[in-house]
Amino acid sequence: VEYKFPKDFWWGSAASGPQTEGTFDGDGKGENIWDYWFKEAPEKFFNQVGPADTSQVYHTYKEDIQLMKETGHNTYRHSIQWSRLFPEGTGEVNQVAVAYYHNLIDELIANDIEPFMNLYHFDMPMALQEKGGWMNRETVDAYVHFAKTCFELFGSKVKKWFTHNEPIVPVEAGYLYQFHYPAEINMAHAIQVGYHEMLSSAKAIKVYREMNQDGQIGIILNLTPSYPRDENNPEDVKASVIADAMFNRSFLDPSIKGEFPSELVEIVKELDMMPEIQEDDLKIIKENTIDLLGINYYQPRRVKAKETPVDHEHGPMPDDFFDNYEMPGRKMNPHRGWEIYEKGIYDILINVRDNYGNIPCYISENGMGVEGEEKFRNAEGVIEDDYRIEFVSEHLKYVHQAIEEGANCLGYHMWTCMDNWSWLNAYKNRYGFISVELDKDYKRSIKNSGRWFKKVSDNNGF
Ligand code: BGP
Repeated sequence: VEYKFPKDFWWGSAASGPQTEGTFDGDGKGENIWDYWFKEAPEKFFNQVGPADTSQVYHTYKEDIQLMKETGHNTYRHSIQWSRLFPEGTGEVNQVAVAYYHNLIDELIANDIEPFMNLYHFDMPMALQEKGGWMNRETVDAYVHFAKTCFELFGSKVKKWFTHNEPIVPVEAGYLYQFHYPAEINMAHAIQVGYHEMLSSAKAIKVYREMNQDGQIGIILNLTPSYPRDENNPEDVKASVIADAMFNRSFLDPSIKGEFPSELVEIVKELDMMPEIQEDDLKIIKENTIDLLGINYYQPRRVKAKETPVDHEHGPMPDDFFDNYEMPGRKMNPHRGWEIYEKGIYDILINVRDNYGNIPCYISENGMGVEGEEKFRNAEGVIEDDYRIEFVSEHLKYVHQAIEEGANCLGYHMWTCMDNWSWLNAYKNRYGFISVELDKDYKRSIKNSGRWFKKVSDNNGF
């Protein structure tokens, strides 16, 4: 073994309830924004495949957990679907859902796979969205009630909790760039939504601690390290500092330091778009920071000073402050259109080590979406996804190096366990260690990468 990882390193993968469970209106589940949006506008979804058509883990979790074992998982992240537990977002608890999540958690634990549970993965219950979703302060209260209920029900078994997955995504996708419902373009709304998400996270952490739960609670952030076109050009550097404040530090700073970055606050004030902040809010955010940081890393952000004219059509946008820089020669994943820059994962971990008190963290998502993987299936029926092995191992080398240099990184979760349904892209890009054949009754088979990952996990390195 050349790259040996620390003892008890977490090897596994991440997934979410809405992307894997299926049964969108069965067993008492209520509608969420994805169920609704698909009904309203199916043409937006790749091949018109909607959120009912996931990998159906709801029905097959026992077999799927055996596949997790065969692919070396000692940990696995899932999310509790808010609209499954509370079909109306608040009110009556759906007892069928309670039983389901207990069964899932028990089965994971019985197989020595520690469950990590996330509470919000882009899946606003429609009943709450109709009243404004994250725009409405009442949603914060409903979320805290949902969180508290989850801690009460499952807290004796689940010891790793996360309040949100990628809270910046509902902000940018739902209120700026239109790839999540309600698909608005409205900077003031985006700011209010982000603020309420952050507040909801701190309030859930407060409740968790008040309940004297003995686990850890954190947040999962997608971090996109921002690199200026030219480090010696102050205008480029300034642009990258702003992009970093908007897309990374907007949640990273309050989650760990209890405060929003001053660069961001200044911009928001200049725009005259301060969110509605109530008495005590900032104190709650200050006092209830996280125990554990989940880091999702896919791609860096390359930035240059604004050169193109500001487009005023939709009011202010983040892009008024910088231009994206298409660096010549950068390595791209042609399927997803995202840059692959392995060293970015090292830069993030070192940043957390140096600027965020070296808080315990782990890689909570990292992975490669590929179209048309069926063509790599060999005569034995195994998909030979050696590009994925390379992707994961190249990132792991940098994780290893950061740990050698003192980063407090406790594990690595690939996105994802088995090919799953993904928001507007549905099944376009496949990410799993395990393939799912939609036209063969969701048949599973372990890919080369899954077999490889088992060896890595068994050896605690490679
Ligand atoms: C992250 C999300 C996941 C997953 C992944 C891959 O942002 O947390 O839910 O979807 O990205 O992205 P995509 O499926 O859009 O290619």
